[in-house]
Amino acid sequence: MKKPLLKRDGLRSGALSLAAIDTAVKKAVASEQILDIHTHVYPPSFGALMLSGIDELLIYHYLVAEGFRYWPGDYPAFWKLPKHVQAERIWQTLFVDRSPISEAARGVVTTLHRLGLQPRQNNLATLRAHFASQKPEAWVTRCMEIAGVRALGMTNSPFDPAETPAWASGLRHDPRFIPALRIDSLVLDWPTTSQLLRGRGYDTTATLTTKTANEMRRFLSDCTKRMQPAYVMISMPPTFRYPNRSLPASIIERVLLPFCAEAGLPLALMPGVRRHVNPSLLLAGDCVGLADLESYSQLIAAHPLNKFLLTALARENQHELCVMARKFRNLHVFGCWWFTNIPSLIEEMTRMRIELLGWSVTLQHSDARVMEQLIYKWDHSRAVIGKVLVEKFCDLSNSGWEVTEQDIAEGVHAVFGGSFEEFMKS
Ligand code: RAT
Ligand code: ZN
Repeated sequence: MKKPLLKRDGLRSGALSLAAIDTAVKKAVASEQILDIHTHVYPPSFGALMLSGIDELLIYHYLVAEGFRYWPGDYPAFWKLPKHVQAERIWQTLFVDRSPISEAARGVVTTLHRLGLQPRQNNLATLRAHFASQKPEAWVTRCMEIAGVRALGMTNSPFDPAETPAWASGLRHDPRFIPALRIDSLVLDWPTTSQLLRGRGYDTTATLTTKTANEMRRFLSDCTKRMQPAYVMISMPPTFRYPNRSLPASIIERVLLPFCAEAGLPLALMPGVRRHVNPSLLLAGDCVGLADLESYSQLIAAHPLNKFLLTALARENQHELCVMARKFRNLHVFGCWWFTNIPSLIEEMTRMRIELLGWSVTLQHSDARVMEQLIYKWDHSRAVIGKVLVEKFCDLSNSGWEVTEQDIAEGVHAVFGGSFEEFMKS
């Protein structure tokens, strides 16, 4: 319930001046404890999957791709190097030979700086020693505290053997780390995945018979019992079409959506990734493509009982995606994904989303892979989003709305996780 506004100093009590709006929005954005709905970070109980430290920060695939823009050498030679030597190459190329101006390179600078380290003065040995002296559990808390992240979604693949011990051990998982069931290969490479499931005791075939569909659902249900995921997620190629007789479209329609509806799980779709455009770059070799959002629109319209989370990789898809979300309340738009997670596009997308969707959107997710990356991803995003929200609240004030601190706090909370939580509950 909002408090009544009373007259004071030419403004109603609680109604902020433009200067006060600027201060209040920046403060609210800086202090909001964020629910980061999609990352690739894990707690220490996931063993080697928890990535941390300066070497991991440097060999982030975003930076590997950038390093290769300057190196004359061949790809396999780089991949044969031990991790710490790869990190040294990147450090030398992107941080010593030139200034780290790109978004991902500046991210390392922000991260080190916020951790009290000097990116320019400290050499790699000093930085390594600092990270090595940290205790993992306390370090996770420290990184999350600096980043202002209250909880985060993991990426949990039932096909990744590295995850098996963590789930099998029955450890009580850290509640700040929310499981998310990631099943790209089940939808996009069923012939191979079918064989894998057969090896695990599911009676599946490469074609989508009724029996196979039932077995796929049994598999999904087993994964769900084990992981208790918040949602099911797939990244999608730009070639996806619906309605269509392709195997991916049939699996989504006949297996996944009925399963998700029954289990009460949203389906998160991330259209627009062209995988392995340069396979020699490994994880860094994926590219962007324009998705056919009309197909997603049809898919969502045909399944009103399902909930969909969507983020598109191509800049050119962003406007249509916002308009689509105005049509379907079972669609929640989230994040500036991967190549769109750069200040210029965050700003453009944030403005567009607020103008078209109000507060019913999750403006950002970090997609962090290395624990400390939470710090820069959120620092950089908060700065840009804060700037846009100041502008929007000032516009609102100029239009005659008496903006209060409560308005600001509620809006900021919504776009950094609150609106996602409402959508999940609805
Ligand atoms: O952003 C990334 O690090 C990409 O490599 C992908 O992991 C992407 O976010 C995905 O989830 O597929
Ligand atoms: Zn991701």
